Amino acid sequence: MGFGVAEGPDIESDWHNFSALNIPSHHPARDDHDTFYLPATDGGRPRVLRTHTSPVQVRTMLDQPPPIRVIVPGRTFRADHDATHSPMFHQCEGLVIDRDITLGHLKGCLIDFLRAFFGIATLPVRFRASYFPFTEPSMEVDIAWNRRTGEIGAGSDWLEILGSGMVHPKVLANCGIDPREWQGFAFGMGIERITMLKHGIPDLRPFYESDLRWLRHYGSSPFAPASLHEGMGG
Ligand code: 2U9
Repeated sequence: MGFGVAEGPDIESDWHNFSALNIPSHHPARDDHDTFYLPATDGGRPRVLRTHTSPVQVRTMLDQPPPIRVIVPGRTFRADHDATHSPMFHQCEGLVIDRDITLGHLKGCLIDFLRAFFGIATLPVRFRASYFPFTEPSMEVDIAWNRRTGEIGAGSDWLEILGSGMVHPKVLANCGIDPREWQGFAFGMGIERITMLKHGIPDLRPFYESDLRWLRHYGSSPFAPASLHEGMGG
């Protein structure tokens, strides 16, 4: 689809991680992120372990003029630890900015991605209105599954798979882009979560234990041929 890949630092300023994304100081949305604050400050403002990869899109918009098409994979950190939450996990986000980008482009892009990723050409996808501070309107994206068997693509239940929306005009302005001239969409997903759903992996912890038997069972071989939806092997 023509996306470039962007990366950024794990340690971020409070401004790049929150304020630029329309999450002001002392806003309750910050509490949702279970942030790890670091003692070192950035001119009096705290530094944090990034709670999402979104600050990389902020840096991309500040660094280069639109049009922009980037995909942002990377480590993220939240103070949360149980069978389905790790204090370090990975997200993959995306950002598209151009003059005439619409919600229709967002829907087409994510429907194509989900059908390729799960390898199901007719996978039912549902867009449900939601709220994020950095997008307006915002949508959560669900795929069809059977809650009882765990089968994806069949059944009458819906499974939340990612979040998305049109980039909030305030976020564009914060990042030096004129919202009267440019607009675009963004999306985000948890990499371990969508991997667990695709392969039916019940527990998050083995992702970080380096057990060769587990890696060989679910992992990929660098010698395997690459495919559109499974990368190397799979
Ligand atoms: C900029 C503008 C908008 C990225 C987005 C989501 C919705 C989202 C979660 C999915 C599961 C994170 O891992 S998770 O908990 N993400 O729902 N992320 S829109 O929006 C952006 C990002 C950067 C500058």
